[in-house]
Amino acid sequence: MLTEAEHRALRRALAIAADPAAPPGPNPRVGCVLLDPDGHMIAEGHHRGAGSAHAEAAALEHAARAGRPALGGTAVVTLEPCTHQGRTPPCAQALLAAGIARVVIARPDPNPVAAGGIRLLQDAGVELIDQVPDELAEAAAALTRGWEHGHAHGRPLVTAKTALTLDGRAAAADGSSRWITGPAAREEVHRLRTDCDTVLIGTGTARADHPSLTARRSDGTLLPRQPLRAVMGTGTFPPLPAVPGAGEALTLATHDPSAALAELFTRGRRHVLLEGGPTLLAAFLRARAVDELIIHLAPTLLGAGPTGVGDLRITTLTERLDLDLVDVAPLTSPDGRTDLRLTLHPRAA
Ligand code: AOF
Ligand code: ZN
Repeated sequence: MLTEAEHRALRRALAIAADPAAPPGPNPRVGCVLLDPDGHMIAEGHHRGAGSAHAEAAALEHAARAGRPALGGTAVVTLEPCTHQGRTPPCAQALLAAGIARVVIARPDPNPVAAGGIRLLQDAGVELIDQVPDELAEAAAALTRGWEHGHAHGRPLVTAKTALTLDGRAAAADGSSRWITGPAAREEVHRLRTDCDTVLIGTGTARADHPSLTARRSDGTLLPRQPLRAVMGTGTFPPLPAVPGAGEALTLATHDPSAALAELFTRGRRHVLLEGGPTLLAAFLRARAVDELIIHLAPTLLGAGPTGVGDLRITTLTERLDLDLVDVAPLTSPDGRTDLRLTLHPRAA
């Protein structure tokens, strides 16, 4: 059971771990808060990208600098402390050396190289809490989602997003597609862009839409965390608009989803938002390279025009691609207009 002070400390650790200023990369987002034996906060720290101090090390250093020893205290961490000498020294050992008596961990470490902190701390006689309330465990899982997917699958997590009419169209017969959905749905796209570390489109969409691919607030200003702006394909397209503060632009000269994702993974990217058109979406679905599909369904009909998903090369009903509906939510705009957000996961073959 978490004490009230630990509960608060874990919330704080989760909040600082999500620091938008921490650069994206191959390392997880981690936060740590140190409490004295009475539950008062001593210091906090979070990880700021590959090569920089781990959250625990940062917190211990802040405590030492403030002259507030952690002896007999509690470390509250969003991820299991590491046990390996990597780019930085092991954290479980550092917590032991500092005399930490109790450790609260929201999420186990799936990285075989670094894992083992829970066992090591337990064996050393530290009181260990590795079960936290669901809501906090889920927030910890959300922080490391792309990173964990990378460990399990060796490629970035792919969330594909598309906006459709009730009759499954992504554009009208003349090609016009702005805007099918209302302001609330569009605002959510920007939240998705800032949550992911990469936005990926095809050259066709780059030619047709001239998108800026930035993550913006509804007033047009940039959010603090901007995704890499990647365009894949071999066709020509005008350069993405040069917006001050926007993410780096990258061209991936391939039509192969696996090759594009491999390149992004090598560049330290762990969560891709696929915002391409029907052809690119179909290519990723065919390659089984979509992990999550988000459909913004507008209560409107077009009757003609391109469908939202291109050819999946399915010729008969038994070959269909089934998805599991995991969430349905209304997206209501200030003017009262409501679209539906469907979140789907492709069913394992
Ligand atoms: C982090 N930050 O705050 C914690 C991590 O690349 P290295 O050598 O720094 O090691 C990274 C691994 O350490 C990472 O994959 C994860 O398993 C573990 N914990 N990593 O980058 C942190 N606590
Ligand atoms: Zn560590």
